[in-house]
Amino acid sequence: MSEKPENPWQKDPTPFIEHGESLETKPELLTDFITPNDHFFVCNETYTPPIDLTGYTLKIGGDGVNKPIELSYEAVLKLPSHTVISYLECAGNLRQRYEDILNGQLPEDDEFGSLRWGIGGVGNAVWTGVSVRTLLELAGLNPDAIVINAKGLDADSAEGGVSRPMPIDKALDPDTILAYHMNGDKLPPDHGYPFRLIVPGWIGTNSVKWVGEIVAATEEIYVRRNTEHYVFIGPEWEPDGNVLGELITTQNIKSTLALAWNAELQAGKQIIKGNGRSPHAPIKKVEWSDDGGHSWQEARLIPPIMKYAWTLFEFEWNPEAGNHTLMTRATDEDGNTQPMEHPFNLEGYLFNMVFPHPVTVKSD
Ligand SMILES: Nc1nc2c(c(=O)[nH]1)N[C@H]1C(S)=C(S)[C@@H](COP(=O)(O)O)O[C@H]1N2
Ligand SMILES: [Mo]
Repeated sequence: MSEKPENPWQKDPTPFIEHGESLETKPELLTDFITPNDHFFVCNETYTPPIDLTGYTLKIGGDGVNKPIELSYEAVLKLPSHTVISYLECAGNLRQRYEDILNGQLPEDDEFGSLRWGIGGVGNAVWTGVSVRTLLELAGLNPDAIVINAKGLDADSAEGGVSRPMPIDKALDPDTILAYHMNGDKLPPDHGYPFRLIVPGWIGTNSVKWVGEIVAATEEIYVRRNTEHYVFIGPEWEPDGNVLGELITTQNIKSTLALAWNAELQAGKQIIKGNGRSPHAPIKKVEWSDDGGHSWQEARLIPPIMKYAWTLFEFEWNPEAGNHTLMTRATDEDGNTQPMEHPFNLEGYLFNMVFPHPVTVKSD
């Protein structure tokens, strides 16, 4: 269906920090509630396949459905649509911040764990598509189905298409969609054209791009992304059957500043912006500190404040010239808050502890 392109992504890389096959958004650009498509980060295992619709059909099959079906692109667009506003974040986002603190403990040559995201492996978008539930019901979902697996058409990945299974409960949540629009536009190639999963609240890897097939099954499905990768591996976690540690499903609560790492600012009063995000519940507050966490003040939250989307915050800061650090700490309506430490895991996933963001302030 596709030939290997020259570049791993198709978009203009100017707004990004390049990491091999993937693109991290420059954090100073993440000031808006909705991240524009051309500023949205890209996490690719291999490269963005140039897919055209000639010969394309979406297949729904497996022993978890009673009447396997194939649908054209147009047929999927005619089904009842469902829209979610959700942030999407790589489980490895902030890995470089984690490594800063661990100081040399994360492997440099791990196939997945070596991608050193700063703070911009995240974005927030409006996604429209069809609830996966609608598709499974059309194919006669078997009540014994326990898992689904969507397969990507990135044929050169190690398994001939990236996939990451998901338990049937999450697949049947109406907010789990097969998306075809991103912020009102046709899904861009780098973000999964023609169809991708969006699994709100779950780590980015479940939001499989370039979906060619959805399989429902009555027995567990094991692939690399639910056995050796996207798993907490380390002294705190026991291997469990095929899984090398504890499977990671949902994201965790975080907050980051819309500032470059080592940003240069002018002395004097100014507004500092950022966002807080939690997969569990709407954000309740974001606090900030410029004295290493001795004292905290509350930032202003900027509506909308809703589950699955990130929440923008801002605060006024009046620094003097010199080197400073800013810390932020988000808390959600369920009482989850960012911890002050993060237990070691080999591939450096889900780093969410409060950390210092360095800035240099110049005098006028
Ligand atoms: N088919 C396919 N789907 C994929 C990936 C991939 O490499 N191939 N990367 C996953 C990972 S690890 C993440 S974090 C998200 C990133 O989505 P984005 O590139 O649209 O930001 O896509 C997921 N879906
Ligand atoms: Mo990712």
